[in-house]
Amino acid sequence: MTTAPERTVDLYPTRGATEVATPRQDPVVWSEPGAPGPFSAEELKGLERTGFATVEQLISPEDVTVYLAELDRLVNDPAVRADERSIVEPTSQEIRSVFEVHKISQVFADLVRDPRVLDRARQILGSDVYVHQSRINVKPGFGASGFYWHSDFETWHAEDGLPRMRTVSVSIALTENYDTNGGLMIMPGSHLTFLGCAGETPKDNYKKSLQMQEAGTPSDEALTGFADRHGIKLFTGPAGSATWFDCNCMHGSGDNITPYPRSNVFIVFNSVENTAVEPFAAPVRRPEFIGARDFTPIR
Ligand code: 6CS
Ligand code: FE
Repeated sequence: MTTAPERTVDLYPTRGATEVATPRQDPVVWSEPGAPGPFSAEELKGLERTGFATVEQLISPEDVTVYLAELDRLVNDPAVRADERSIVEPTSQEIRSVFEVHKISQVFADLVRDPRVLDRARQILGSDVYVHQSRINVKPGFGASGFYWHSDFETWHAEDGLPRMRTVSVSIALTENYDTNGGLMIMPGSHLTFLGCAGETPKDNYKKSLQMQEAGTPSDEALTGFADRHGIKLFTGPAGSATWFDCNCMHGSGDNITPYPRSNVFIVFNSVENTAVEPFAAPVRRPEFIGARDFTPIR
């Protein structure tokens, strides 16, 4: 007799008929207090409270030139541009994002294994980790569009099947992130509330959502409540600076109409104790270049 696949309990229902806010049911920092790693106890406390931790110079100016040259090489490679991993800006048709850079570029493959990065991810998630998603967001000047307010976990739960909030992103600036060229904005503390969004996930949603997200975006009322309660912090910093942020932070970024690109590399680490199951609120899985299904720990 074949047994039905074990159905994972859905702690974070979303994309139903109505929008509903519920308290987070997971820790933010999963390692034991005092666990070894590059973050101090103070920094981890700050991450637990606000949902983010900044590192002034995670990579050196010399490193930045290497990564920026690699970004330029990828963006100017016709084969990369033609690849489904590349998402273009809706208006200018310039490259907006390239996904799975840790698989198509040795330079970025090395970055995800760099102890300055990997040891921090392991310290936050308290386990071995694998890359759920990596991408470069180019955000060129003269009109690159931003990313509307959302929780990454809401999408990664609904569409990629991540069961728990045991996932962390690091955004590393490869160009100066000014207060004018479309920097990352986070609502501090918003990660402690899960906002289940209203509205079903359309089939092949990713083909649109990576340019302009609709399914999984909060209502104006919910966003107003979050912003009134938590405020909004804009992250600026020189190339090489980094922002670690919890998967459930309410975040977004504005358009970039300045001449100065805001190019960042994003790596999403997931715990090997939280591997993807079936999507919780989508008809089909997204492609593996967006939501990995290779759970081999990064060593
Ligand atoms: O859907 C996703 O996985 C992507 N979308 C956004 C707006 N942020 C996270 C991720 O890159
Ligand atoms: Fe996001």
